[in-house]
Amino acid sequence: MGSLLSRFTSRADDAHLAVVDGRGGHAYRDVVRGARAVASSLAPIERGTRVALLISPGAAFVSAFFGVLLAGGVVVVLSPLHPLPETAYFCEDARVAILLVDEAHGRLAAPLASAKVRIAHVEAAVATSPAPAALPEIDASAPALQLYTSGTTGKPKGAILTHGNLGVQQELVAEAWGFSDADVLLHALPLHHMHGLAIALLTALGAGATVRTTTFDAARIWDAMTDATVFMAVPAMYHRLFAAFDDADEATRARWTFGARALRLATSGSAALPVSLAERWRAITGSYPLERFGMTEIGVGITNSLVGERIPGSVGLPLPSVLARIVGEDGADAEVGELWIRGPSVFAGYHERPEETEQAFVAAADGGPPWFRTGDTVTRDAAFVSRPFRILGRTSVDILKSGGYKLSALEIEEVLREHPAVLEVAVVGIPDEAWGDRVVACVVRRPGAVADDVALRGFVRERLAPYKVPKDFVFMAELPRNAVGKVVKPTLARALREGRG
Ligand code: MCA
Ligand code: AMP
Repeated sequence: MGSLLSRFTSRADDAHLAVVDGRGGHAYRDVVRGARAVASSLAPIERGTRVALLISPGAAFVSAFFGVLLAGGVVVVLSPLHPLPETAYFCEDARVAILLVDEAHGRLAAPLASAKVRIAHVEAAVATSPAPAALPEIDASAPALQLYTSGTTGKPKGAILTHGNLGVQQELVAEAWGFSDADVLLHALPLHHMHGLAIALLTALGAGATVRTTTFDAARIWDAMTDATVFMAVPAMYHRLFAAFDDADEATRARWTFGARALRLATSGSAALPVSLAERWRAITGSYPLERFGMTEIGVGITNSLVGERIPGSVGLPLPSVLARIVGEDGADAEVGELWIRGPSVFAGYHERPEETEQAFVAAADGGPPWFRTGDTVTRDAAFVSRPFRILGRTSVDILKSGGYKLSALEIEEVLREHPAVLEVAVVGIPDEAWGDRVVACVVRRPGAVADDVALRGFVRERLAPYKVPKDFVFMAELPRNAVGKVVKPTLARALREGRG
């Protein structure tokens, strides 16, 4: 099993299109050359140096990503969606030494320059002449990527994926979903998360396919399907696509239907796909979306089959070489319980967080690699011979999924608690058709404090990405607590759902 990097660089003479972005088409040979140029411009860097990317989706991003790996660095992907304090936290936590930016993000990145962080420009790097260099020895266990993911402990933590993880993940997913160089992936997912970065972009590139990058706009996506073979999305995107479809005139709908029917594959992941959305897609295109289960820490773990029956509400079966167990509270195998995963795509641990890494893994009785605890409650559907997995929800009420983004209720609460008007706060998720979880902040104000939802929303927005800002603020006299004084979030969420908040 070769590394993803060697698969990519093996296309140094390939004239096939790797990326189509806002600037046009870019052949593999050009993006590989760009990657070599980026690597030369960064060199020499110490193995494992964290290099952050703040670059729009497109060919420059791809060259930067592989260029950092070629130079022996570890990629940390940042997003312009994050306000400065959050981006500064990621850079500080990861100990980023170099921040590679494109023209569009130069100004945004400027305040992050410091004695510790050097800013470099990807356009200049790509334009340099790459030094003739052999592919470095890549140790499969060496870190390649550090992605930030929200947890149950407040601030996001950096999940470290190795070269081995990325290589095996790419091969498994490409094989399972039948990727080839004849594919054109329509790509509108953000790149600072596993779905957009590895499951979508890297899977396609590792298979020699073409990736068309675009920002998510429902009408534009429908139109672009005509020129694609594969589309990957989160459920919130399907929701938006159908809203646009319903608003469109008959001729437009007919055109969009024609384009969507030409796709060979449409996938959904990152959050539960409501059966109503899946059925809607089937009604328009004739085929059921392929739903799969994934995580930053494992990539895709469980998937419906490309050719077999896709079972509504199920995520299918583990990929080859991925082992899955359902474990009850007593630690024994159970019908319903927490999903544990083991396999070569499971990440190496959280950056500089030994305790959280230890808590995430459980030693295997057979002495093999440890099991990773996903924090998802699952079961297997006995109504089908294959007994596909069903995701029932999260084991923690503090982990929410909004539009496919994992959010930590505790992180949002911590920020709100810094506001002088806030005495107590509890953040909960309410089921919502558009977002999955609709994030609601329940706030008890200090006596005499008058800050309203506009003030609190603005306060959070300055500190966290806009998708983490609660959709609603509910002001309460007190929060429901149990006998030991702990806020009972399920009670709170139920009251809000029933309109008693
Ligand atoms: C945007 N907003 C959101 C979200 N996205 N609020 C809550 N949750 C969200 N996900 C806010 C905006 O800040 C804005 O707020 C308002 O909603 C409308 O924004 P709009 O421009 O219409 O939204 P958008 O920019 O079009 O984004 C919608 C989106 C986006 C395209 C669905 O959320 C998205 O790209 N989601 C994908 C997330 C993802 O890739 N997750 C993968 C994690 P205001 O009006 O106040 O400014 S990886 C993973 O889960 C594993 C590995 C797996 O299995 O895949
Ligand atoms: P993240 O940490 O952003 O990678 O999100 C991973 C989480 O997304 C998983 O632990 C699940 O809770 C959720 N998830 C991913 N795919 C699905 C799916 N198909 N159905 C339900 N939840 C999903």
